[in-house]
Amino acid sequence: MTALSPPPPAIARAFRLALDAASAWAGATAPNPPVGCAVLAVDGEVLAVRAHRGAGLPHAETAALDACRDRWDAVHSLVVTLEPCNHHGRTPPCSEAILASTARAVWIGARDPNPAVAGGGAERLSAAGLDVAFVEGPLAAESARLVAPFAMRATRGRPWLTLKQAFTADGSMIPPPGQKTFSSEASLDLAHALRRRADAMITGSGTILADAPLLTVRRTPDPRRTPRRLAILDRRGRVPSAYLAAARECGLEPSIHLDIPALLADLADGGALEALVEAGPTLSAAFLAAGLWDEHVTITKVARPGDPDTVETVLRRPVV
Ligand code: AOF
Ligand code: ZN
Repeated sequence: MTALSPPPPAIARAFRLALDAASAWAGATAPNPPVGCAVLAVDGEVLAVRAHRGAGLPHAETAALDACRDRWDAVHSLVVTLEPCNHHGRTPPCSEAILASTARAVWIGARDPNPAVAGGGAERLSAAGLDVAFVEGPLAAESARLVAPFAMRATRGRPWLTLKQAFTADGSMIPPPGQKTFSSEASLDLAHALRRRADAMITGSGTILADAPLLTVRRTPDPRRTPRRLAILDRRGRVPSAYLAAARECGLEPSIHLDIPALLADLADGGALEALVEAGPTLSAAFLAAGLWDEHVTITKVARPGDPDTVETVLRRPVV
């Protein structure tokens, strides 16, 4: 980077803002990935932070630059969680928007796994004389995690699978009689945040017959503009039509499937980037045994009443 650049702590702070902005829209952007961008002045002042809010809407870089129109000459650097695009898709290339600004430097969190984009944006910008750097370490890992569901769908033809399981202190997934859940308020908040960032919910007929869960996002703001899919594995046609009607009433789009591969292919075809498996012990075990999971979140009640649940998140393989 040139001597005249925002200082490294300012870049790290801007990355935090860009990552948080992108995360706030995860679950709303499919089939596009969530992306965040911050624009900085040369002294590190943050001029604007924006996220991509959905397919067909402006990309993060274009939106962030647009928000700087009244400080146009102060624009010096961009921090963006995903490599800027260099192609005409539903929107014009971000590389052109950056080149039309006074920006001199671009820090990038992750390469774009889209073959139509990969490498093109970074190369175009550096060929035009801008300083372009890919960050490393935790910021790169967080950026890669944001785009991992998009990459999973593009390369494997299935959504990223987050498998959530809640256990009682004695290792059971079944709530005590008369209770629908046994998790703490904080764990329920987490469960709804996991739903919010997913494009689809996956469950089994057994779970629906046992306690007809709503599987909607309720405890956190949900910016999604289209119905979230609810894919149900139901080999024997046991799910009552009244449940499906109630799910539709709640803004979900339910579908019935006979096997897991067909279910996953159908979700990916429909544009789903990430799916949350919220199922009972048998179906959860089937996903785990088949290696069909990318992130495993376990919430375990501890024996001492009042103590916080233990939450563990395991990634199946590193994202960078
Ligand atoms: C960016 N910034 O904020 C996003 C990017 O059809 P389009 O024009 O929306 O292009 C979609 C592709 O652009 C998408 O597949 C992905 O490769 C990239 N997404 N790129 O520079 C953004 N959302
Ligand atoms: Zn773009």
